[in-house]
Amino acid sequence: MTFMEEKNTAASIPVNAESRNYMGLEEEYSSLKKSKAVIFQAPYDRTTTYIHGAVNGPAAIIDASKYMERYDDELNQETFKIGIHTMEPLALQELSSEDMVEKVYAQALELLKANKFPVMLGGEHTVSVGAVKAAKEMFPNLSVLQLDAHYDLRDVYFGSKLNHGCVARRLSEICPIVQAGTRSMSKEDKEYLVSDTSGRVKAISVYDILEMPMWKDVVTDALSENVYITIDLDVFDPALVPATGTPEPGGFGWYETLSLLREVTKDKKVVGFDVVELCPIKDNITSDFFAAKLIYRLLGYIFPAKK
Ligand SMILES: [Mn+2]
Repeated sequence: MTFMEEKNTAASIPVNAESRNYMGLEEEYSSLKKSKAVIFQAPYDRTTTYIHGAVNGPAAIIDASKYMERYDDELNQETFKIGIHTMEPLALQELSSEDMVEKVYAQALELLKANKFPVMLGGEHTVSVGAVKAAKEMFPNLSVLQLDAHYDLRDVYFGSKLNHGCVARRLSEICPIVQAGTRSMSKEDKEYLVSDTSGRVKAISVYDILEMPMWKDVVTDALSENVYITIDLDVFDPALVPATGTPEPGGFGWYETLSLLREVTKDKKVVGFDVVELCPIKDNITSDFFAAKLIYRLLGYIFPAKK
């Protein structure tokens, strides 16, 4: 018996390690019909450039999530009672980037039309293009909050417009985007930001943040009424989340990120989110657990228990 199993045996709800559901939730809290939130898995990593393995990200998050406490001690609520359904992973890995985006789009649109709140687990960052396209169709006044170490504003990378290094450029063609936490830039990213007059990309880098005490307000105020949040886990300090394909020194901490997400969810209508680029490290579950808990906390902010 591992430490975590032992710990959870002592808790009120035993760990259901065999379950394929987020948190191992029982039918009562995870049937599609009763669930407000739906987790869908987008395992795909055809275009990653450095460390491969993001295709294993969704399953690692699901596995880690079963060991979380179900009571949220920041929010003093049992968020799982909103119902969290987990779908089978989409079969994406053999597809071209274009076909993958279409499949993700169709899945996200189906959920939004059914009035479900979509939570997508990646996978490399390009999966977000399909989900944002679907969100934009349902919520015209949409903007994207992108938490990321990278600007990802290249028009083409390694011959593809749907490379992970182009994801923000593609998202900005769908709706305005606000980037925060960026700290790794290509010359092409810089040239695009300087020359772009469309106002569709607002970038708030870590260097901006270091000099701007009110940066969370600046980020929030830059967003439109409806917001889709895409979280590339490499936005975090790699000391906290080492398991990403392209770790960058520096980055966000846990509490400041929660405080930003709290502010955004309070002021805006969040219509969906994703957590991408988890590239699991064997025998180190730190990042997997981090991602699982981040998702749970963010769902708690979006669905506060009625007081
Ligand atoms: Mn990134």
